[in-house]
Amino acid sequence: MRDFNQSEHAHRRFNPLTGSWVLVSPHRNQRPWQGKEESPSRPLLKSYDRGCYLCPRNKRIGGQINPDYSGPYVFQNDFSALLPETPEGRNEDHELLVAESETGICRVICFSPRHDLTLPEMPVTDIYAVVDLLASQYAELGAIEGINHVQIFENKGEIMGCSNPHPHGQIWAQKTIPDEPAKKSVRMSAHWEKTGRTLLGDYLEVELERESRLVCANESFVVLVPFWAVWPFETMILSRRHVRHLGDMTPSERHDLADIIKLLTTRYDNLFECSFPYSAGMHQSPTDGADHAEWDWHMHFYPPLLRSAKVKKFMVGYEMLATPQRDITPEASAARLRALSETHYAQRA
Ligand code: H2U
Repeated sequence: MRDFNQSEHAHRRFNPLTGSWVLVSPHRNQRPWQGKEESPSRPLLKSYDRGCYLCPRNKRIGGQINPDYSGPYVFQNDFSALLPETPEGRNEDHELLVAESETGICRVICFSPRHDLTLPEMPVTDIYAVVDLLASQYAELGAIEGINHVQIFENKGEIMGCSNPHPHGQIWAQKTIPDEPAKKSVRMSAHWEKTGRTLLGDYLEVELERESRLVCANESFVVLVPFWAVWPFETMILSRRHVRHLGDMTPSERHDLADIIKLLTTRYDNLFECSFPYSAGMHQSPTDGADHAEWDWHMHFYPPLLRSAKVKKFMVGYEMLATPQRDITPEASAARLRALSETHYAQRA
């Protein structure tokens, strides 16, 4: 029997942030593909689209008119999944049938008035304006009585269910702490109590030492493919300094965050020379009034593409019924992302 080698042999990896496992099968990399191919996504867009409900001066579906905005712009989601006025209540007519009312506020953020510019194509100063606005949104929404969690995210690309190519993200603020951050809170608190240090601070230290999963970095942030990544080219942005949320970052750190977002998303677009789809989002400390020294701000990117602009990974079968599984190792993905240019392919020509 040969020795176990994690770049060759099937194994499972533990995610200390959520307590879940991922199955890694590197030997399956040569699997032939005769399944569905997505169409490559780089739509040719105009800088202003008369029919777009997110462009400046245009009418939204509900009839409201967008102002002639010139930087990032936030508005109340016209089809909010959470509403502030929902009556309080809990139905538990059987212990297996529990329903609780939930309240919150949903907003949409247009990253720029330009219909045709995604984050990697925007200048860093304009991304900085987005980061600043997100910081003030987190502070404003988090300060509202009864808002204990603020989720910032972006769905990019049709295959991620994004409804409009105009670059935009969403903010959902609510009373309860949703499942993913709630799992992390438990594990971060346990690590803090045991060691007096933060879980992600300790994790970043190990990854900086090992180097094999690092993608790129600047003075304040590091991008890496997590040891326990599920999606083929999943990454995380971690802060070198302990910050619990965007409000803890200095102006220069927010500038560095804008810079690292541009560097990472440019590499993503360069990987298959397409407008790279993903769901991305920040996890920050809950806004429930506690100090949350155990929390580290961090940002996830979950892109669905696997081996080309046309082949997507499906989370089906075993993933739905058992546990997530991947073929390419996180180390191999990191090496591919690391080797890419930081100049956007559309600008190279
Ligand atoms: P996605 O493309 O990520 O689905 O986000 C678009 C959001 O914009 C979606 O939540 C909202 C939708 O409810 N929206 C408005 O608030 N007003 C509109 O006129 C169209 C879409």
